[in-house]
Amino acid sequence: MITLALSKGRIFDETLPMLAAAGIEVLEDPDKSRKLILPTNRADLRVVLVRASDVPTYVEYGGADIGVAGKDSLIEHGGHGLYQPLDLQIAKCRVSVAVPRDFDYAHAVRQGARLRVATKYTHIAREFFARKGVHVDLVKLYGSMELAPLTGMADAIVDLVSTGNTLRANNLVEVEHIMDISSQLIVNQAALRLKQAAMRPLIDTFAAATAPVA
Ligand code: PRT
Ligand code: MG
Repeated sequence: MITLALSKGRIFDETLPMLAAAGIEVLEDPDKSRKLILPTNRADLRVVLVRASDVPTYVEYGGADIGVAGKDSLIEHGGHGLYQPLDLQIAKCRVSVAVPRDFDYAHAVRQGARLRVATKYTHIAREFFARKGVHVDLVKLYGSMELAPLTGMADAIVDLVSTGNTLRANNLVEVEHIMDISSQLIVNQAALRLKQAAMRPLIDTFAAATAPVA
């Protein structure tokens, strides 16, 4: 049995077609079922649903053999014990610094001001501002980062952006593009060795679904 860890939402939705291309179907709809373990049409493959930020942990500790995780989650996790064979080019977005429309970020940086930055991505943020030589106090949040500057709790946020609609709706503007994000296939290193015969074809399935169409 191979266990594949996915998170509900965009990662599940964008992984399904890659599995379907190899004739693999998940037999239950996570939006309709409350089950956390979903069978597939392959007797030797099941899907477990976990929080996006927990996918690397499940694969690291063998709760799942293989998983799909955003680079953001992987960087925050650290990536230890994980083999990362493939960039799946799905669930793309970027990590950015955003501030209220009326905050002069460039000026604050030039002045050497100490910035209070709210984020779920403390590793990415710490590394970015350290490289830039900007002093920051990081405030760790688990969601709705956009609210922090609007309530005066922070000067800036570091968050994921795709269309930019969420920032616009909250009067925030992007002032730094930190990095591009997509989802990676991640594999438990021991599972790869012990379950070679079943794991290799599954990894190849993802590789085939990722390969650019000529
Ligand atoms: O929700 P939970 O706390 O469990 O975790 P999560 O929010 O990380 O999970 P989920 O399912 O929302 O996202 C899973 C993965 O999808 C992330 O780890 C990213 O790698 C990737 N991804 C791609 C995104 C986005 N695009 C994205 N736009 N994850 C989140 N967003 C959010 C963003 O945080 C912001 O709140 O969408 C909002 C911005 O979207 P736009 O289109 O308005 O710019
Ligand atoms: Mg989310």
